[in-house]
Amino acid sequence: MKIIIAGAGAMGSRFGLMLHQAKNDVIFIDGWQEHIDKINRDGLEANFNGEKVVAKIPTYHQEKASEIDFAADLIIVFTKAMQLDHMMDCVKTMIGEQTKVLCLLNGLGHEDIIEKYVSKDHILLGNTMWTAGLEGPGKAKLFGDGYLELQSLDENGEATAEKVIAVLNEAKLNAKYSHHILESIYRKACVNGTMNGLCTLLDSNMADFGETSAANQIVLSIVNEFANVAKHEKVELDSKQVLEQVRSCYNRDTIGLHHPSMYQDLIENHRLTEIDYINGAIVRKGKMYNVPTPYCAFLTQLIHCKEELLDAK
Ligand code: NAD
Ligand code: AOT
Repeated sequence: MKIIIAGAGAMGSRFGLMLHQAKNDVIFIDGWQEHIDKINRDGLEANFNGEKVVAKIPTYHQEKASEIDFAADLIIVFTKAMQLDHMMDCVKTMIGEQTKVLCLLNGLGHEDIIEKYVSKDHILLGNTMWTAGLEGPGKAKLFGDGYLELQSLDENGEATAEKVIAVLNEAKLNAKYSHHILESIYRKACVNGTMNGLCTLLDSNMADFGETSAANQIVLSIVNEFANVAKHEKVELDSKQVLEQVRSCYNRDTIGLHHPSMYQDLIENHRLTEIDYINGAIVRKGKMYNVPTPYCAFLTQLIHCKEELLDAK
């Protein structure tokens, strides 16, 4: 399959590399010049579960996307949420009749942005539990296992989506079709809406946060705000199940000792965060549906304060 990874950061590198290893024709489109130059010069280098892997994947600057001759069957967008609109604008001329656009970003409401550029029958919306990191330009750190779920936004789109799922599974990405993708997206947003902002502000890993005396009450209050908003979008979140998913992040033997990606972005690298697309999205939706969201509002404001204090870009 001819595949464009639009946004070749940590996650884009993982998906691009695994799809390239499975003999698909993969190209990267990205906006970070140093990263692009390094990959084109030396290949994408990855620490892939402890093994050094180098892959030659052609990489182009997003501002030159309209000049690329590549009839993609699939575009996987993997920008940060606040970069998605501009990336879609850059790649819109590469979307042909046959092209599907798959979005696996964390956060809520990305379909509204993608639908500005392409109709529902081209869009696959999903959610992933894979993880990835970047150690520097052209250098990815890819550990562990994961899976992903996706759904076509077109009610007759399941059969075509299955073709994409087959390609993802040949690359061992563990994909499956979901008939309730919004529910999965909300569940993952609850994990990010608690762990990411709280660990970032408290300067803690997930396990240490989970052992604080107020952790349960704070997490429950935030999850309830997500659940109350979700109801207005016909999504019934099972709070108990969601709390279990959040608490599984406290496990020191699995991911508990890690800092969430928001911590890495803001505290370690002074980069802007996705807070407006996670807790901030709940605040906006809460206003629309008349649902109070004080915890999400406070968390969003505090993260923005921290972004300003650190002069995040
Ligand atoms: P990322 O920050 O690694 O990459 C996103 C974009 O930012 C890419 O275009 C990349 O080139 C650019 N970028 C990265 N570091 C940069 C730097 N130092 N200077 C300039 N540009 C830089 O993002 P990601 O972690 O791949 O996440 C993509 C999406 O997937 C997000 O919505 C994220 O929440 C979600 N997600 C991430 C993970 C994870 O483990 N990383 C897991 C699940 C979902
Ligand atoms: C995560 N972490 O999504 C991934 O740090 O942004 C993040 C993130 C998979 C399972 C649990 C947490």
